[in-house]
Amino acid sequence: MPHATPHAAALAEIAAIVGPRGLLTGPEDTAAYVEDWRRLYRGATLGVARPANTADLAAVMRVCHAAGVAVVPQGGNTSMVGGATPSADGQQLIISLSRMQAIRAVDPVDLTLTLEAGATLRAAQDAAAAAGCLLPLSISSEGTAQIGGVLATNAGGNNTVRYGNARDLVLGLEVVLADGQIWNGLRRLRKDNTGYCLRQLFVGAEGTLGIITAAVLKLAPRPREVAVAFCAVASPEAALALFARFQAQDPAAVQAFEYMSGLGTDFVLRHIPGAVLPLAASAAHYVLVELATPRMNAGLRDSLEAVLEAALESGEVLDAAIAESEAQRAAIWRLREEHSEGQKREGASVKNDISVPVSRVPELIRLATAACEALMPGIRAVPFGHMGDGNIHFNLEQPVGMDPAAFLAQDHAIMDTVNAVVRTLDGSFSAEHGVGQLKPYMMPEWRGGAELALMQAIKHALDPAGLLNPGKVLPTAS
Ligand code: 2HG
Ligand code: ZN
Repeated sequence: MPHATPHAAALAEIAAIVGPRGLLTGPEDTAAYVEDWRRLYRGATLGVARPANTADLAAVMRVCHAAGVAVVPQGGNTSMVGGATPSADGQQLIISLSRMQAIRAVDPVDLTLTLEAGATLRAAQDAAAAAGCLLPLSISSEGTAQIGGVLATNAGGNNTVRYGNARDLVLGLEVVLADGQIWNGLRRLRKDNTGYCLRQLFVGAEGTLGIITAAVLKLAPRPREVAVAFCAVASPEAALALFARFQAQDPAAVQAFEYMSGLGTDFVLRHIPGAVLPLAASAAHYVLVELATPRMNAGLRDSLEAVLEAALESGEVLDAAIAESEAQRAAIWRLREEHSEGQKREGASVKNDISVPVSRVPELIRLATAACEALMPGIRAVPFGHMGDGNIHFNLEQPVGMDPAAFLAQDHAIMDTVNAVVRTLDGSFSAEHGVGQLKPYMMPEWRGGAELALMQAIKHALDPAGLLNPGKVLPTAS
């Protein structure tokens, strides 16, 4: 039967490949896929293809390649930069990996986990834990974020200070390419110098070079002791001094070192039911520190107390609570992990996911706060995040009472103001959330010249027709 448009014909072929459960086209069925978590972007789509396995996805991509249909790979849809939201013209197909979620193998001797892209990060962590191991990657959205997206965006999160980013945990990948070829690089080798390291091309490429369908991740030995404290600190400088104390004592034990502003913590306490401050008085700056070790009888709790005592004496730490149970540990972590949600409920915010050398984090907080307050009186700086690796979420909350849309209309001015400070501190405009569709305009200034030309050459080599996640990461050629 003839079809009205070439895309209608392609959709019919795709429907035949993925079956009735595998293609959503009704507006009600696709609604959750066309909008991002922050509700900054609302796109439209030809449909959502949900292949059941890699071979089906490869067949879908062959159809898209032949028909010139652009695709937007989507995992848990937790992007902070619109990286998984389609364009508004309704001509792009969303590829959801959510049916491909098998944990294929856990090997506690090799310390590897082999799994499919649609498994959530939490399911992956649980699988590792069930085998007596640790998957040392933890992010606030881990219950929803899927491994494919976590790798495609090179997620960082809370444990980067100890274990690096997602990139550092990838031993092997399986990827479907733009033309529907499958690259099976699911190797589990610790050493393998056999030409270019292709897997690292796809990690952090945000789905613009290929679609990750499965991975082999490195695991770590399970921690035998964990100790967590929530501290009020005198200043960002005091927080850095405290970090230096922990590093000096036992750098291998610091698994997370997170900074929170008093204001951001107040938003959590105000808007998140059940959130409680574990200290007698509130403060302007807080730190969450987590120590962990696989060693037996390491005495972590004693070391934690010793460092905190010294820091209390010196005036860096004003007060501290040490978790006495798993429930208390979870409650302390909740204060940190609900920061995004607390800010969302408080009103509109502009996010700056930035990094600087760790030693310059206090300067960053002071200079960027002053610059934003000069730009917009009443703006509320809410810096928080992964101080131990230099990645601060320098978010700005709208002035009280301001129209949210009017505030968001200033997003470029605000981001540019923060980035001007980041540049003076030798930092990056995107530490762990990626570039998505929010930040490609920043690429020429920050990554121009040979670097951007190389990226464009790689994109052209792998996706000459520009079908993979168009409009993301790289600025569109003018
Ligand atoms: C986190 O660290 C996430 O909690 C989200 O990266 C940060 O909301 C944000 O800006
Ligand atoms: Zn973060």
